[in-house]
Amino acid sequence: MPLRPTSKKQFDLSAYLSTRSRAVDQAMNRFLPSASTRPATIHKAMRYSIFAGGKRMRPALCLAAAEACGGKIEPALPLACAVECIHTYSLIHDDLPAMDNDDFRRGKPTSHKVFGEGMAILAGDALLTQAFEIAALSKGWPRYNHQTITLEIAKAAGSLQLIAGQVADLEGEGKKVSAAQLKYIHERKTSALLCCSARLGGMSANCTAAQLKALTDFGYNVGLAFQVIDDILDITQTTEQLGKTAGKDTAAQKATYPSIVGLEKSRKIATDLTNRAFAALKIFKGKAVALEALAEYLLKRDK
Ligand code: GRG
Repeated sequence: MPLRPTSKKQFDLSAYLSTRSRAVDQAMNRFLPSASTRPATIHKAMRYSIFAGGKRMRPALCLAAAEACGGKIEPALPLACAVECIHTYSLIHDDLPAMDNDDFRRGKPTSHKVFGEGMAILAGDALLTQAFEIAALSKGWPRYNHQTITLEIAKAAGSLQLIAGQVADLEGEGKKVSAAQLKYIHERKTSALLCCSARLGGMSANCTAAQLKALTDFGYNVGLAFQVIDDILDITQTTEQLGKTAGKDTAAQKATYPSIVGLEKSRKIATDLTNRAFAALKIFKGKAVALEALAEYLLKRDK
């Protein structure tokens, strides 16, 4: 079992997530061109996936990190929306016939099923670009100017991180993948953007170098735990529960923690990673209560 953070008991995560998700949705609605803006099809497609009902975990981490550093959510909102745009683009492209070829995402037909493959590719491209436009609208902070913020997002989304993870994932299909190679994939495909979300939240609160280091350690470990749990859920949950096709990893002969070390060991790995994430938060002296609750939720989630 994970170490129970002292401040956890009084914290209502469900209320926290619903207010923060509402704020993110309202901001996103302002940032994205309206569905009737010409060319309407692309804006409908962008909005379809953004408002399809994702868990909003990356924005929540961004906002909670800002709050842990003594900041407010408003300055963090553009950055929270930017990471969600990048995340959503990666899901749209990941679902394409040329990639995972998935029909369902977030409990709904995937973008290419509704809008066609060409439009889905463009919706992903447009969301990736939109992320940088939104981030450029943030005000910049004394310790973190626009260049730093832009680099942070570009590096997490680029060919050394998110894309690198996807490349290694594609190239590993049907092959024997070692635990070290799997960790390489998870670090890049999943952990990089979750870590970037937490770091951006800290930056929006003009955090200190020590706080940024703590958020980096926290995000890295939570990100790895997130993907181990995702691999477990792929084999233990149904398509209805997940809102996306279950059992895809096995069908695609993808290496996962359960396939390499088994279910029980995978659960232990996820718990250990979450404990490391909790330990990273000590520097916040009880002010990172939302981050603690999020890390625990991500470990115990069932979808
Ligand atoms: C550039 C052609 C091209 C493709 C890029 C980078 C990429 C495609 C795909 C990698 C993205 C990916 C599928 C990462 C796995 C991370 C993961 C477990 C995502 C699911 O996240 P949740 O559960 O999703 O937070 P919701 O729907 O709740 O937001």
